[in-house]
Amino acid sequence: MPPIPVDHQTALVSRLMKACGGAYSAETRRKYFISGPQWAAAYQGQALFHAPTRPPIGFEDIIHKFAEIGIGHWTTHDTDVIPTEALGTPEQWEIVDRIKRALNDHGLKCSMVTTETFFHAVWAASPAAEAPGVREYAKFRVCNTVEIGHELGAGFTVYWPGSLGYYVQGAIDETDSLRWYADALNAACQRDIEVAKRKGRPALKHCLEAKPFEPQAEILLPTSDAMLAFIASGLLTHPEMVGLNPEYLHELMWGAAPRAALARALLAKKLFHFDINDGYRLKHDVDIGVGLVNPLDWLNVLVLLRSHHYEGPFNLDYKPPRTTSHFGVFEVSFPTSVDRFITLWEMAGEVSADPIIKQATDALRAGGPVRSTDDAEDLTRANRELLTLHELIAHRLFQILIGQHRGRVFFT
Ligand code: 3MF
Ligand code: MG
Ligand code: MG
Repeated sequence: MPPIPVDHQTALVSRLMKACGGAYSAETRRKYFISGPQWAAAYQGQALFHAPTRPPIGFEDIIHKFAEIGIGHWTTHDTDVIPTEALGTPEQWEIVDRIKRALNDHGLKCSMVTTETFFHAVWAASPAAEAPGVREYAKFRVCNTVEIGHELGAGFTVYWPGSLGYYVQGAIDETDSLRWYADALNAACQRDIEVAKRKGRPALKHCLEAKPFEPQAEILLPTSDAMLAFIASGLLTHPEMVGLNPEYLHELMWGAAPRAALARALLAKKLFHFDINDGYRLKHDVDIGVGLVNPLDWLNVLVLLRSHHYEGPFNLDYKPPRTTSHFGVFEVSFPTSVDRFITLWEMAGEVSADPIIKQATDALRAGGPVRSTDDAEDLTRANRELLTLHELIAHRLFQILIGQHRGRVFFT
């Protein structure tokens, strides 16, 4: 193939996207509770060793693009849209008005707001630093986010504590830091109760998001399970208002089975919100688009969520790769992430309805005939052949993933 002229390249990408087929209409996409983060669309590809590869883009353009794609909800950090120095000032409210207008003009809703407590230098020693002034500032920031959330009509607020941890050992007392972090959450819940009452709105759902490492070396609340223990620790004045925003990749990063982590959150009735993406076990937080690395695991995750009636929000917390252009972010990256999610969600419905999986599962639950539940040998014999069904079910899931259950064949 001869070199592709630069001014022909976007047309080539669009033509191949069309040739892929299988895209859902914007109307179909809007039926799912999927949200697009401001920060994901605005991510310029920068990192410690990476210069940006894409130009900046503001919320007006992103909201417009999300509307065209059919992403019905928008989420943001306070400082994704408001400069740090403008927080809490009249300028903040002017920006919030502009956001409201953009959302209204394009028929989007703001579903979630979150406080950035990791990027600015003020958080170097975490939002629960020893210095009381920093902690007061953290309270101001989370309370201000609650106010913005109510103004934008959000139902959720998320907390990723980010720098709540340390690089060097022994310099902080972890129990103090955790108490101080709880103080900020308590202030946010208290403010929420007041604002909700004043505005006649329901209170927000406050969702904790764990990540096992990054940006600090050691993290005080590294997993969703640690967050559950923190919620139940007695430090929170309103534990009933606080739940989880697990992120798929954050659980993989520490080597967990994300589905098992979600199951524990479901049992605790704390699965409030879910960041969806993909990546690799025990590696960096690469935030790859949902389903590109672990589609079979993703299918299984969605089977679990569907069978427990979790229907969203599904927040597209991924990062378009540096190799994707500014054009590609909205032509390929977002629409294909949404479409893979929808496809996997619908496939999860097929799994639940599949007669082979159903019969196998029912048989496993019926078990074999036993003479005595005190007799290990007898129990083993009674179930010996049935247990092969575990592997048969896994094979059937693979078939559903690749369409063989609908007759897709490779050799005839
Ligand atoms: C970091 C994250 C964050 C959180 C966000 C909370 C930048 O790894 O996942 O995204 O999701 O701060 O909403
Ligand atoms: Mg991540
Ligand atoms: Mg996240």
